[in-house]
Amino acid sequence: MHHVVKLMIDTTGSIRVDPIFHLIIPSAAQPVTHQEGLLPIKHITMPKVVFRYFPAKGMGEGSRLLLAYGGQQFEDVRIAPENWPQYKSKTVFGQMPILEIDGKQYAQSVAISRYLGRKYGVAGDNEEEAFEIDQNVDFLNDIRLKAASIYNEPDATIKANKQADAEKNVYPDLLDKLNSIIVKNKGHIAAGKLTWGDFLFAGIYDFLKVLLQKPDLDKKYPAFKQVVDNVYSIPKVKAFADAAPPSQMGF
Ligand SMILES: N[C@@H](CCC(=O)N[C@@H](CS)C(=O)NCC(=O)O)C(=O)O
Repeated sequence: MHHVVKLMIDTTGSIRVDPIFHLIIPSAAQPVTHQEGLLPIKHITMPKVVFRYFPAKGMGEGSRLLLAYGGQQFEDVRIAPENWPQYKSKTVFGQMPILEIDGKQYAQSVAISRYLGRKYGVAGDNEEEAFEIDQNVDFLNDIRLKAASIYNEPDATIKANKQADAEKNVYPDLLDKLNSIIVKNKGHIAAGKLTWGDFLFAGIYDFLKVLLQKPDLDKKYPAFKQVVDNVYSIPKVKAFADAAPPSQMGF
């Protein structure tokens, strides 16, 4: 009789529960022990990993890049807007992105990125670093939400006035702060090194420029582009991005 468990062997040789790996143990009677570095494993079955988002980078690209970085094979499903209503009611919050692992849904772009970051060892080395990533990603989201509130203003005159006001009184302070954070962290979002925050930023950067209505953001803040380039130049990430279909939404 086969006993199917979800386990992985970590770098120290310990067995840990992990939804990414399924190990099929030949017999329930055989104990799962770690003997001389060998496990009684006959077959390893891979879980089914699906990532669903619109055919854009938007709020989904960061997680796609993290999956690629983690070497995780996944189905990269890009749902055309006209097909979205059929799927919407099946999602946790009626929104995408949605990561699905063996049928279980994982929602919320930041939570997904943090989860994948922990899985792939880019979530900070201690509580302090983990906090710093969360803090700076939350700040990035404050900027995104402020920009979205102006970008989505339906009245063109009000929108133009709000944009002019933000350009003068809001964006310089927020963007200067973000820039100092990145410069201080040597081209990263937090902790002075590569973390899931960098992937999230790299993925959302084009979308952020659209929302801010600042296509030339890199000119004033070259450090922003440095974060993006650092992530996209990681070989596994580059291979994924080079093979991925172009965004159909321009960001
Ligand atoms: N807080 C959510 C927001 C997700 C979100 O706004 N998703 C948008 C696309 S970027 C969406 O699914 N829109 C379609 C809809 O709401 O029907 C997250 O970060 O994942």
